[in-house]
Amino acid sequence: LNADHVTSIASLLSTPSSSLLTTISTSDSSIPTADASDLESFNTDWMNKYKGQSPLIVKPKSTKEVADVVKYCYEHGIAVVPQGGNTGLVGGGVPPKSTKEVADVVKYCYELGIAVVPQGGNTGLMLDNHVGEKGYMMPLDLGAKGSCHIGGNVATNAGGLRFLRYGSLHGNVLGLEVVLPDGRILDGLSTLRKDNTGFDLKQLFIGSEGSIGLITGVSIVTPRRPAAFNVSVFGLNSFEAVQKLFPKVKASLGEILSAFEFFDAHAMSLVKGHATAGVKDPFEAAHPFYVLIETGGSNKDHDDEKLSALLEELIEDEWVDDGVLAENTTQISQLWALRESIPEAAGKAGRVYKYDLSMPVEKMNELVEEMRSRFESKGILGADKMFSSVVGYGHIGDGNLHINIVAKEYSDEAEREIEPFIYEWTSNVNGSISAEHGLGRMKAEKIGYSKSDESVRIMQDLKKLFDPKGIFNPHKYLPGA
Ligand code: FAD
Ligand code: 2HG
Ligand code: ZN
Repeated sequence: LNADHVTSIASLLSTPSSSLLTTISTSDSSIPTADASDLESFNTDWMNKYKGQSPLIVKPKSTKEVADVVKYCYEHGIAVVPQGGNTGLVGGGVPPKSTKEVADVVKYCYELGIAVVPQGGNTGLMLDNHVGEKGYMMPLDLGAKGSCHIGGNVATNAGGLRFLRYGSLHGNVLGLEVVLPDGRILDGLSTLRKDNTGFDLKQLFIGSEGSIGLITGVSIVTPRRPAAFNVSVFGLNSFEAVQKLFPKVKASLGEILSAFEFFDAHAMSLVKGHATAGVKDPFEAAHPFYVLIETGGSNKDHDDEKLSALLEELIEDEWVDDGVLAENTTQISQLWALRESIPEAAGKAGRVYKYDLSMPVEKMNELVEEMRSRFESKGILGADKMFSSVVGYGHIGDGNLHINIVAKEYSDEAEREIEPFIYEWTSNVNGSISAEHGLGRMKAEKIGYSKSDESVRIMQDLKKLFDPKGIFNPHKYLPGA
């Protein structure tokens, strides 16, 4: 371990055993509409890849206002594009390219979380801070937590950095309030942990990306916040070493392991070259791969003891080439920043084609390398070429790989160099073409790489059942939508 980076250990919160049930709902007020200068940002996604043409933004502040607006839209055949923090990475939250097919487009940027955030804030970070004061935490944590909304998180079934420990929103969400496309309100803000009465309708809306309803309230399990966090980053010389390390760490740390993330040397270069100030490489030498692990437990001495024994063994028995351990909250944030700032760094380096894939862990780096050698053999990878870099990173502990391909510009020609190759490759290893970001506009027509025709037909039937006029999020999520 590099002693230069060892200082003290963050002490935060408590036992992971009990949970607080948090009910989030909306407040009442008038419906202000945005002025024209607001339109541009609502019509552009986070990557600057998708543009919309919505002429109107509506910001209702209560479920009743949402329902009134949606009912009006339903009666007049007006399309509705729900929008939360607009941090989605598949173009789901921007309106369609053209409004030819529909009379008008209405989008929502509204407030959630009143019950837990009296000021009406509703981003993941604000909710986390709020429940944090009571010793609890939000079960999901994303790099976009400062901007994304809880409604958007549920609508996309976002995964994120704590998934390994706390699992999917399909398990953590206990109830939803949803405004259906015809303006009816589905009032399901239950706080019951167990309820086997009939179909579990809320599950249909988790991950439905605004295609069948607008989520206005969320009831969610918030676990106890651990009393102590530790973060360590390792340098490794091969992807096989990364692969072998995961079961080893899991077996040694057991229930206190809360994240196991990896990134490759290309991602580290991007971060060093383009991320926000303050992000720096803690290692003296470069390594082909890096792994970040986080632990969170109820007893600091117990966690420190467990982790120290493991780190010693990992270095001595050459499981890893080098490692650093954060010893205070500042260092914990600095180490997390190496991993969390990769999307932002890629965005500063150029236009980014993002692929969010599930597949067997042993296949992940094979695909990243195949993409690189494919571009190299065509002479299109390098400074001032069509693509400047291909980086691999992600949530190894969840079998979720992110490939970011940095291009000079978005173009059909560049896209053809990547797709459908990358989807076919993923499908051939029985993977998923969307592990956690969803389908949106980007992959509405690609679902067949991961789902059977019969499954897609049933999904289309469900869409028709909830939204017979097809006014919610047209041209997204499902083929022919
Ligand atoms: P938006 O982008 O506004 O909308 C996303 C989709 O949900 C759209 O289809 C929209 O129509 C729909 N929608 C939004 N609000 C509602 C609502 N209330 N009711 C119904 N439909 C709605 N994602 C992950 O899964 N894991 C990560 O680790 C992760 N990290 C990220 C890091 C960065 C830096 C960025 C920019 C994004 C990241 N994302 C991640 C993607 C994104 O943050 C998530 O998908 C997030 O859940 C989107 O929330 P949002 O409020 O911004 O939704
Ligand atoms: C992450 O894990 C996010 O950092 C974003 O899911 C991934 O930008 C991406 O491709
Ligand atoms: Zn991710």
